[in-house]
Amino acid sequence: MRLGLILGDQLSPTLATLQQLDRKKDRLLLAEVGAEATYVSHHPQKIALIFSAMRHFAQWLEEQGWQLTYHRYDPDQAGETLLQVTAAAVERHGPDSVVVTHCGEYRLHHQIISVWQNQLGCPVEVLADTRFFADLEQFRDWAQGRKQLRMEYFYRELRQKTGLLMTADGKPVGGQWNFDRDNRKAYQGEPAIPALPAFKQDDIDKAVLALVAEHFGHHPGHLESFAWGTTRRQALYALDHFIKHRLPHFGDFQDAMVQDEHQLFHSLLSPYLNCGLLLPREVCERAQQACRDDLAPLNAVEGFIRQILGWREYVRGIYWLQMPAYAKLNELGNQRPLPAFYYSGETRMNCMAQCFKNTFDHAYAHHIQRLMVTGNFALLAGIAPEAICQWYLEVYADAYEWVELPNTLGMVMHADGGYLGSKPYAASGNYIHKMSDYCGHCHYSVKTSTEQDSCPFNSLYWHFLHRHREQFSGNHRMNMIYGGWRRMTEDKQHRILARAEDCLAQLDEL
Ligand code: FAD
Ligand code: DLZ
Ligand code: SF4
Repeated sequence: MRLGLILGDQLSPTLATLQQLDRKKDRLLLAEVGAEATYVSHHPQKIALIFSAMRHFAQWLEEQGWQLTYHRYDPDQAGETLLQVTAAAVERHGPDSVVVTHCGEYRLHHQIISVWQNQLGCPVEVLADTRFFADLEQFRDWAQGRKQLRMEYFYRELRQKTGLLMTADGKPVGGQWNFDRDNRKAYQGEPAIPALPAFKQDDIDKAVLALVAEHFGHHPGHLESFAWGTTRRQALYALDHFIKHRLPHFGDFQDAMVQDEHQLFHSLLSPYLNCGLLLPREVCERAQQACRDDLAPLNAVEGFIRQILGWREYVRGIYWLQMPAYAKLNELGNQRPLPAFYYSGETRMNCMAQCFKNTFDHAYAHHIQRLMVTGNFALLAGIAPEAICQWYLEVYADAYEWVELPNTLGMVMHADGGYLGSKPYAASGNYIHKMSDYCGHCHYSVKTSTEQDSCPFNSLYWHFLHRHREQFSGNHRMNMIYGGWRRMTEDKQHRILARAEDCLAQLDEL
């Protein structure tokens, strides 16, 4: 008899563990444990989503005829680990081996492969995670010998491998790989933003929400507005709803930000994809079908598929190729602590306050809010990568280190020296003003840089470029930007840097 451990982000009917084991002979184990719920202070909505989805998935597995041990969170054993619960199950059932699909985070994977076998006293078999388009070897082969990696080229390779959005003779549908030039519009109020699907909470959801409120209510974020689906059926409904109502405008407004609106035309599918309730292939195939059926334009569908087939696979490849050294990189030498408003949400910078509100209310912010507002600020202000990486891992329902870390440390903080992306996504308030209506509701003026009420992003942007001029002025993609700085009078440069120094000296007051 083998014991299959299924982790909280492995809730997929096609999981390798389930394919490998035999429901007539083998046994499964799912365990809610304090150690996984607290290794960082996850948003309570993330814990509730995972615990409830685990309980529903266990129920489904039993209906399918699996023998199963389900270990519920025990508040009297708040520090309990997966190893301890697995050891108790091994003791009780005496399996010949423990089987687990390759887990998503280096932290746990390393423990499993280094100490579990000894501690459990039986072999531990780790299966490849087959839910991704590319296996880790494919990425390793592709990356080998390249000094700098570029998502676009890996994406094209995967388009060819999967046939997604490809013609029969091997060309990209529509004659182009990428339609980003048609995307990135600001939102002017039309079309109306569709409401998200609402899910009725069952007894399992209610019990989990009460448990999480009692034991994890002090973690950053609000639980009351929990609105995630917790079963595969609900996740599939969320997918249908997105394809029908929001995908057609996904491309146009992918980078837009709007006061008091969090979802716009985004899918909000990442929490389901990352815990296994949805599979990337089925999501991309549904989007492709919508394009074939003329329900969504190619620019929207290509843009959407690129996020999953391109970015999601690319960052996973980088993570497993570079860990554990990657997590320690800090090429810009940033040391500043995270300002308190990243947890309180209280700041006069309206764009930041809006993104924090979405984050705490919904355990969600869309990509541009993460990248160009809260991330951009951390980059400009020189926040220590470790502190900002921990924040992103804590506050989003979709956060797992394999996807969070490359996005934060690489894409946002440029702490890997440009391995993941060729130039930092630094931007002044002007970008935020162009892509949102936030500045019209702000205490600060986005039009100025040097006054007491000037947008902090404006002066911090130049301060960032100035203090890292040695690293970046040789980067041909940044020539124009440095040209703009050089054309300013010395007096103007001086006043901008002085305003930035003021901001940096009192970050918590901004
Ligand atoms: P949509 O905009 O609808 O995009 C569709 C899907 O594409 C997403 O569901 C997601 O699976 C995938 N995707 C989009 N962009 C990326 C990306 N850059 N990397 C990987 N997948 C992507 N995504 C996570 O899933 N988990 C994280 O912990 C996470 N942390 C991030 C931290 C920072 C600092 C930044 C800048 C981005 C992070 N992202 C993360 C990527 C992206 O912001 C989210 O995937 C996206 O906002 C999820 O919302 P959505 O489902 O509505 O996405
Ligand atoms: C994120 C999470 C949480 C909050 N709780 C659990 C849990 O109690 N049991 C479990 O098996 N998994 C949980 N997870 C997901 C794990 O942290 C995740 O499987 C690893 O980080 C590997 O990706
Ligand atoms: Fe943000 Fe600056 Fe605009 Fe205020 S003025 S919303 S701080 S970009």
